[in-house]
Amino acid sequence: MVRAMTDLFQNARKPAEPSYSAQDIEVLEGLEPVRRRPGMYIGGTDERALHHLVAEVLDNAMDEAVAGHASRIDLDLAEDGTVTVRDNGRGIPIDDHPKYPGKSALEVILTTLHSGGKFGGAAYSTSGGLHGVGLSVVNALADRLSVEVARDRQLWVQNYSRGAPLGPLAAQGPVQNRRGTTVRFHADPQIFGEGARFLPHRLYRMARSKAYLYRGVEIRWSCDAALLEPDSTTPAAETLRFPGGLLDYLTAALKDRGTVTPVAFAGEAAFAGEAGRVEWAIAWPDDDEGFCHSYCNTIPTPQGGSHEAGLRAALTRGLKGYGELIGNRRAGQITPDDAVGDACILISAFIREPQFQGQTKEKLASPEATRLVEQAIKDRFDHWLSGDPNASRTLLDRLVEKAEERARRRQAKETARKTATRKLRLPGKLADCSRNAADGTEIFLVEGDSAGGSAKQARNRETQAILPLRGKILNVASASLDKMRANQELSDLTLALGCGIGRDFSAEKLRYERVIIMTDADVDGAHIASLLMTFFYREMAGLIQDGRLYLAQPPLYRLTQGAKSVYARDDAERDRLLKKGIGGKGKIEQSRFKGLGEMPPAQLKETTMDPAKRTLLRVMVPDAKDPEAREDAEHTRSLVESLMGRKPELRFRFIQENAIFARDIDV
Ligand code: 28G
Repeated sequence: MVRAMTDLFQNARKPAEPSYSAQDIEVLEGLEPVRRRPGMYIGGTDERALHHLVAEVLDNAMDEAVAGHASRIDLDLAEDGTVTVRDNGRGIPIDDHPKYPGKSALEVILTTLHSGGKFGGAAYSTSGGLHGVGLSVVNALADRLSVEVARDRQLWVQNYSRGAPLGPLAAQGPVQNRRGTTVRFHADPQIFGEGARFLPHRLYRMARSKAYLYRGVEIRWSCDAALLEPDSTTPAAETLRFPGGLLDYLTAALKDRGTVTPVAFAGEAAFAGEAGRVEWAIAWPDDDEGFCHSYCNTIPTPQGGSHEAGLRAALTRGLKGYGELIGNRRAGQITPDDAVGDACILISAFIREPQFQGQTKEKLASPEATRLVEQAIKDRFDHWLSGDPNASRTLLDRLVEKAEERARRRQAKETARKTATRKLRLPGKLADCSRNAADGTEIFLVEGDSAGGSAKQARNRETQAILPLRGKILNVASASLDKMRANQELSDLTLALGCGIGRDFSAEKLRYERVIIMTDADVDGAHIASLLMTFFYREMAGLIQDGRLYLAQPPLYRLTQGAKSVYARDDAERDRLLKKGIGGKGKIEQSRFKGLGEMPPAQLKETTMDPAKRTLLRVMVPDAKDPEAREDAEHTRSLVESLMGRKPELRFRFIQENAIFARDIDV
């Protein structure tokens, strides 16, 4: 880059000034980052970025106008793509810059990066001390740029190319009745491509919106007629001046659409303590096609930010307050979305050193703007509402209606969403765990609602689900498939587990890591447990093979001696404990749980459900595919058949042969 500059200087008009060119190489190094990474400064090199160059120059002229020093701005687009912007302000200062002796302030402004640039650095300001920001970026990205300053009856000119001066600032002689700055530039095709063209329509709209945003300025737009399509709505020349400001803008934007209130809410208010001001124009259209265009210091903020937040707060609070005032109870539910969502809004804030934020710096971040805007607008809105009670009531009714409609839609959407999830297809009585993944979760199959209730209280909601099974569970060993499917308890169980049955069984779909049968420690409990095990054995054998089925071990007795309590699973364990003693003082109290439902949840948790303290029995069957276990597997199959199947004589024989066991459980 430095070499390229040296070449450039050999072509410069006054190559005989060595000190000048030496300094200039330094300057170019200063702008080199802009040419190297234009995206950092103008958000890309596309059409949008190209037009951003004009916005930067126009913003500087607008700053001079908003500061009260310029009343007129000209914007011209020539056939070769050269853009000229002129203001009648004070003219960029041309005296020596204090920090760079021998160099004009103008040249420093055009060749030095200020505050990091709009898209690169954190902060970016216009107006209030940082006048001229952005001109250097445009200069860096223009293959030709000239600045003219008319100041103190003198005209000064300096030409640049790709950020480098082609010569010193030169006096062009005296001028009469002229003051201000003119910047003329041509976008560098090396940066934007050979085919890059400014679109007249975009520049015209940009100029028009600036004119709306500052009523004190007149913008004269012109464009070479050859650039306009025959049917273009863009004029070749137009003087843009809108004494009505944003209200004119809103009226033009609404064209002939009807609005809810006859008069728009529009105005202008200064912030407390000379911190700036805000202008706004708002109407609620009949057709609900709202928009919100916000600006800060005439710079568009399409992503909103703090000034928009302040406006939303003012409107929402104003409408709710007015509703309260006139006794409209339904107004309480109005949200900011209801208040401003369908409104046509123009808001323009002027603040001293605005902070922009976001990917493309299109959002106002200055936090104080929220409060300032809200305070400035709120009183005026209250006043506007009470000024036309009929109109305000109509507006309020309309917004309340929309709020209710929105709430209904939200509700419907919510229901639709729930229906779409697996949750709603789950049985209603399942108390599911909150964890979605199966890993680390378990489902307790519990007999009856009262046991189910205790279990729900005793569980860990995140990982433990409870399915209370009431009514008779079918004996599946003797039931037909149809009958089994018709059984409510079994179909609930199948739904809850999610893994399907029979040929449809799929182990990966099991919704829990473990399935735990938790029945009372009595004969009925044992019966239900065996019915369930039979069901699993016949319909979800894979689940047992995978070692996922368990039996909980709830206690039958609690023995208390003074402050000490222990639990016993059965008579034998109780007797053993009574004999051995439990280490407390005084008489041992014995209580027998009639069912799990009777056990306080804390005890149920401690003895049976808490993974840290409980014991579970894993239900296992010998694997028929394992040759070593084939005989056992066959035995199991015939055992299940004899116990649970159709032939009562087999069951009878088993009970006879295993009488001890039968008596043991049949207390
Ligand atoms: C035509 C296209 C773009 C501008 C001005 C006027 C002044 C200025 C611009 O000053 C340096 C930094 C803070 C004072 C300010 C002139 C004060 C007195 C200006 C423009 C010096 C920048 N006299 N008009 N910059 N400030 N128009 N139009 O860029 O201390 S830029």
